[in-house]
Amino acid sequence: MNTSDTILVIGACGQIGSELTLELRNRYKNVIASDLKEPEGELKDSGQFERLDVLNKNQLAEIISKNNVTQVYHLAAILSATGEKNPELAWRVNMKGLRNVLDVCTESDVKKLFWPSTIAVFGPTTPRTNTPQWTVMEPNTIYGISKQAGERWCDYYWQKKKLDVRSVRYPGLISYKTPGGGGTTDYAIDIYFEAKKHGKFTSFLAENTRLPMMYMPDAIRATIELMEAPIEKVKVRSSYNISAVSFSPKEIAASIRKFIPEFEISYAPDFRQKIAENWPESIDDSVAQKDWGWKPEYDMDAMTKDMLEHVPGEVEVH
Ligand code: NAD
Ligand code: AKB
Repeated sequence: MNTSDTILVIGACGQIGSELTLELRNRYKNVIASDLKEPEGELKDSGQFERLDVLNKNQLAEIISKNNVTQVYHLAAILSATGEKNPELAWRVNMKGLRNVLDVCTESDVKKLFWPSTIAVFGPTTPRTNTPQWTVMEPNTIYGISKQAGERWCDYYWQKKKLDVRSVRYPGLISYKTPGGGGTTDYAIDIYFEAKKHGKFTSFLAENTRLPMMYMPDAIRATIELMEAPIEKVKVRSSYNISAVSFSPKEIAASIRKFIPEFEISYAPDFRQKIAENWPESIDDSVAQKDWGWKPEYDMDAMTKDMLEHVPGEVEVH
């Protein structure tokens, strides 16, 4: 790790960026946050911010060149549920945004790029349990299609232009610091807030719909561990499967009841149910484990305990 690297985080005000940027600032001297929207709180107070629309290639190139940026974390995207409501926007931000970043990185002094993919790259023809690193991929959301194409672009830039691109396929991420950004897995964030505030929750996914999930501290650690791994250990240049826990709304409710015994859940599946049904239930991350030593730390109850300690609300937690 070279702490004198200058890092640019694009999409720094989102669910992941708001935590990843702070962790990077603990480790590196120069970490620039950038986003369409203004930062708040600690993110705002802890370092440089540049307002950036990643669709504006000239603006991106100028920020990278004037600050001598050497590493980029490109997080800006439109997530699955929002993407289904506005496919045009999702395709433009997810695809053109990534192409701009890849091009500007190769035309400048950027040495390393992190870009996240997702379990949404898999689709209805993919094996749903223990989904392998390499398997059938026929995503049927615009988000999944854009991310699968993005994986191919990343691999292409590594092969043809030797850009050191690194990527993981995040599962649904659970956190309490910044709200979810419009994903199908966001119910698993909202459930904790509602449990603590009202002691009950209505899930937009059906009770037995199981999806792969991960607690944010594990996701941040995975990201930084992959980015700091020696280059020869990073053998997959599309994106690595990573995994932590898998659960359904019914199972997460049971975990919450260990701490709030009176917690009640009901179900009102909406358009996101169809999206979830076409994603894996669980992920095989043995390639990430073997290549760069990936290992999750949080199981479901450890995550539940920590979430309930941190989310606001009057309901008593035992
Ligand atoms: P988010 O929606 O919370 O944050 C995205 C940020 O990007 C927002 O702050 C938004 O303002 C910004 N943004 C949007 N359009 C922009 C543009 N044109 N220019 C600059 N900034 C723009 O998303 P997130 O959950 O933090 O996800 C970050 C990345 O991780 C995305 O690529 C997403 O696909 C991926 N991912 C997230 C999850 C998850 O569960 N959170 C799971 C899998 C993959
Ligand atoms: C979403 O639900 O869209 C994201 C993801 C799994 O990529 N959380």
